[in-house]
Parts: sequence; C-alpha cells; structure tokens
Amino acid sequence: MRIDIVTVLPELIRSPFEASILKRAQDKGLVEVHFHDLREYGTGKHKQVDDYPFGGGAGMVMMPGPIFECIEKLQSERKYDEVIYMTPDGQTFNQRHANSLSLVENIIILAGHYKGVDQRVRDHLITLELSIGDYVLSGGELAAAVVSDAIIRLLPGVLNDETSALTDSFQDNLLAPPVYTRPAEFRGWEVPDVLKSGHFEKIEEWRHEQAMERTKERRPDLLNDKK
Ligand code: 6GU
Repeated sequence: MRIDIVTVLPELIRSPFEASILKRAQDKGLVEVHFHDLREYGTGKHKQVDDYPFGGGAGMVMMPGPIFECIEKLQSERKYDEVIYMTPDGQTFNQRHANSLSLVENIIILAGHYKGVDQRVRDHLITLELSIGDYVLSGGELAAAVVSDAIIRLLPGVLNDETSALTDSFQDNLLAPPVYTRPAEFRGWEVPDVLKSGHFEKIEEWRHEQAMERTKERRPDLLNDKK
C-alpha cells in the first residue's frame, strides 16, 4: 500500500511515522508513506497557498491551484483508490472505514488548514471526507496521522501477532475485555481465577461476557449499530 499525505505542514506529521509499528511497517516494505509540501506548489515569490475568502469573513482559505497541481501530478504517476480530505465536517472516521481503506492500493490524504480548502477542491478532486471526531483541531495533519495509523496496523504482516487486530475493541462492535499479566496477585488484588485455569473455552466465554458487559456499560450505542 502507498499513502501520499499532502499538507502545508509536513513537519507536523512526520514523527508518528518514524517510530514503533508505523516505522517497522515501512521498513518491512508493507507500506510507503510520502509527504508532499503544498508550499512547493504555491504561487508567486512567496509560494502563496492561501488567500482571503470571497464574501469576507475571518480566516484564510486554501487556494485550489496548488492543491490541484500537487494531486494531479500524483494522479499522473499512479491510480488512486481514494482522495481523502481531512475536515471536521466529514464523515466520522471509524473502524469500518479503517478496515475498508486497509484493502486498497493507493490513497492520497489532504490535510486541511486555515478555514479549509476552496469548495471546488472538494467538489472536483476529493472522493471521501473524514473527520476524527466532534472537536476542532488546528489542522488536519494530526487527523491524517490518526487515520493512517488505524489503516496501516491492519495491513497483513504489520502486527507481530497476526490475530491481535481481530481482538481489538470495535472489530466486532464490542469493546475489548479486561487483560491481566503477572503477578497473579498485586497488592492483594487477584487476577480472575478463570484466566489462570488453562480452560480455553471457559476463558473465551468469560472474555465474551466481559466484552458484552463493558460495551453495555460504556458504549450501549455500539450494540444496536448494525455493521
Ligand atoms: Cl479531520 N480536522 C480538523 N481541523 N479538526 C478536526 C478533524 C479534522 N477531525 C476532528 N477535528
């Protein structure tokens, strides 16, 4: 898979890809992540990428020219499955989006900044608009990193234990059950007996019950959210 991230602030988004699982995924050749600095496509001596909004109002708007140039250059080099725009008014990103995006070959992620991008970019270039929740960030970069992480960890071979993504919270619309490690007793608090029983079926049954209970308690909305 290949992810191309288009942004006016590449320095804001590089570091999450330079450590741990995301780094290892790239080192193993399972994903390529490329960053494109929109300013390189800016106009004039100052490499301008934004301008005042028509009709007035606060804040600047990202101009269509540099964005079209950058993204059309990429599209002339390979076919992209989605051109995603990160914006607080997009669809709320969830595990379903992550699962389906992990199956495609190439995506572009455009990180919005200032008051957003000229509507013509959204109308004629973007195929999917995503938000990461109902709060406002100063730009789409951190959101692009969040979406990329959620996708990349699902690619075959990225996680050490191949089954571990399958037991994530949300993967079956249930929150994950509690987990314990050694010591079996800590400050008088005991690990549940069933987990030490070695009885695989009973353990699985207990985990499912716990997952159900946790979900009912914390996220009842997930239980009637049909997938
Ligand atoms: Cl994608 N962008 C910004 N600026 N804020 C957000 C967001 C995106 N998702 C949630 N808040």
